Amino acid sequence: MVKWTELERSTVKAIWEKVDIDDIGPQIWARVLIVYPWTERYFGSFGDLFTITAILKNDKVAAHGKVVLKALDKAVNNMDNMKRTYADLSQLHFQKLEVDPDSFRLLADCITITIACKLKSALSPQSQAIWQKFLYAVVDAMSSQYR
Ligand code: HNI
Repeated sequence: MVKWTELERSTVKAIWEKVDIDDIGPQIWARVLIVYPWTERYFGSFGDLFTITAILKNDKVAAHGKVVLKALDKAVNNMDNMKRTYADLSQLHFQKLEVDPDSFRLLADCITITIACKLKSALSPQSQAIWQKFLYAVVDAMSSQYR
């Protein structure tokens, strides 16, 4: 299990409190699809994802970004229990959605970059290090049911 210091816990919470899910969620998911275009293969039901403009205007992309970020809230509130918290979601992504677990890390990087663009000075090198430790624990938990 990942161990967290009080500074790490308070830093993760402080960053998360500044995140506006409705604003940043859609931007993060659009960034994933634009930067890593092969991830589009999981979203056949989302309609037109053929151009950057289409991705940025796609309501399903925006809605999905919000769903995923809302799920991240569970990790912030269960830092000592992430694997159990994400067991069902991990199972869903492995068995039903067949998502390549490498894409969890790609998503994590898009989350950090989008937050850095938005919050600027709130992400000092020290807080970025803590935030990335947090996200990689999420990636680990989301990968935990893959076998
Ligand atoms: Ni993910 C659905 C959470 C990463 C592809 N995903 C969900 C749902 C949640 C969720 C919550 C809704 C489940 C439900 O309806 O029961 N996804 C998360 C989290 C992460 C993540 C917490 C990582 C931190 N998902 C990814 C990645 C991909 C992905 C990296 C692919 C690139 N997810 C999907 C797909 C669906 C999905 C595909 C189904 C979408 C739909 O609406 O059909």
